[in-house]
Amino acid sequence: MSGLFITLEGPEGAGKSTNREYLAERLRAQGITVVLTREPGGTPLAERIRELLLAPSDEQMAADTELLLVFAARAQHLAQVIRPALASGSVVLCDRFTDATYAYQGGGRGLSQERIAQLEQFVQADLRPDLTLVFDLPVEVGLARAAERGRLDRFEQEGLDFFNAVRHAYLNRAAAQPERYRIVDAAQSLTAVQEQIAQLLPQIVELHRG
Ligand code: Z5A
Repeated sequence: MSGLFITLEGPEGAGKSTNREYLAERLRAQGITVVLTREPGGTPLAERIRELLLAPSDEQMAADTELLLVFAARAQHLAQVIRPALASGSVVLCDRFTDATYAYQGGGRGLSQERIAQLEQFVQADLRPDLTLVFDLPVEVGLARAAERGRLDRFEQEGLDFFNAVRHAYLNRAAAQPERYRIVDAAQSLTAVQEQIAQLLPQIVELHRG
């Protein structure tokens, strides 16, 4: 039996973590085994790389360093968590994955898509998400939600231009491959967002059944 790999993406404060829990509960209620995880992170070593990536620092991190750290964490996460979970037939719900690299390191930092694609192929071989939910909302709304949590991480200290580029990179990828992506209007109330997710459930269950 092979599992199903679902990723949740979107700009800051879009509600990915909140709705990942909701989707997991709904799938478990149908008897499906769900593995919840996130990037960067998902294993002890990858979580240590996450700390390096998110901690504000006086030393500016070069964009290439950021890119390589993201993929180093991903290689560990794939080996320890994602591939074994998929092999055992679970649904893997992952908060961010390589679309975030195209959006943040590509759109935000301006690194070339080709370079990202080379690393994607090297680290993942042919593994790609089966389905990607893009939680889309105006950048200002997401940043206001994120700011309510207090201290900003290294990414959250970027300006509006950076986050608008991130948002547009996500929307461009979704438009180019509509069969893999579903856009969720994340600016709505939490109840309305969860209704959108509930409407996707039959498709997800069907995909998992194969
Ligand atoms: N990054 C990268 O650069 N390259 C990569 O390849 C990868 C990642 C994988 C960490 O990710 C950083 O890593 C990220 C990109 C970079 N940049 N940053 N920062 P992260 O996913 O851990 O960080 P995040 O995007 O900042 O997560 P977040 O701000 O926690 O967003 P979220 O998970 O989408 O939102 P949430 O925690 O579910 O909700 C945020 C708040 O809004 C919370 O108080 C909720 O109660 C509230 N909320 C949620 N939904 C609603 C609605 N509908 N209405 C009102 N309030 C709501």
